[in-house]
Amino acid sequence: MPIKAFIFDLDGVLTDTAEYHYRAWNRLADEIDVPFTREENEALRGIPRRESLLTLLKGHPTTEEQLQAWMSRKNDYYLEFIREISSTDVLPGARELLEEIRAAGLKSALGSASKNAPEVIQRLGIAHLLDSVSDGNSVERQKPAPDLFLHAAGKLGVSPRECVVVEDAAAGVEAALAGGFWTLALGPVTRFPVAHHILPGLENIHLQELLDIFSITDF
Ligand code: B16
Ligand code: MG
Repeated sequence: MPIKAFIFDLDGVLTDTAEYHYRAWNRLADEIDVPFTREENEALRGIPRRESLLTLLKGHPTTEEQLQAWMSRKNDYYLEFIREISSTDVLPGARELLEEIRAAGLKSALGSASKNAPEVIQRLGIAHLLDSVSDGNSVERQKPAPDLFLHAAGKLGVSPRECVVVEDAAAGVEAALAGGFWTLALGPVTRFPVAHHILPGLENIHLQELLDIFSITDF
């Protein structure tokens, strides 16, 4: 089946907001006196806000009301940090690839766990290059469930086998595989137990190269 579309994760694929998530979680962790390291933040890659907070709390007893308040406080800090984002924060190669996909008549979608994704793509100046946006508000079950990517494929009107999901998180690759998508994982090979193809990032990666890779890769 020919590839008709690409679904891009946001954080870690099109831009690197992991640092801002880290700073926001770290500020909250300091305030509530819970130890939190950069290493622990790595494990939160692609993980939704609520699960991230529960991981950060490491079983620390709390109430639902308190969880909601802390999530909201972390998000306020995050929103403060992402005000600094501009078009120069698009990761190398990402804008060029989106433009090549558009020029070739293929489709691109966003598939991000972040509820702040629409604001981030506006600030990056790439919203017009995406044919649809699926984010943390689009589905109930988040990654590693396949729902978000299936939502994106549905909006584009393509089947999973016609789509490549581009992800930087193991949970995201797992979600894409569960949905029957082709997977392009970005990052160190040690991060991904399984994926169809792994690259360090999108810098100098062109559409034709990706189409060639997925035309000869066995599902
Ligand atoms: P928010 P992605 C994910 O985005 C981030 O990697 C993860 O660190 C974050 O907790 C999650 O979005 C939720 O973000 O708090 O903004 O709703 O990698 O799926 O684009
Ligand atoms: Mg990500």
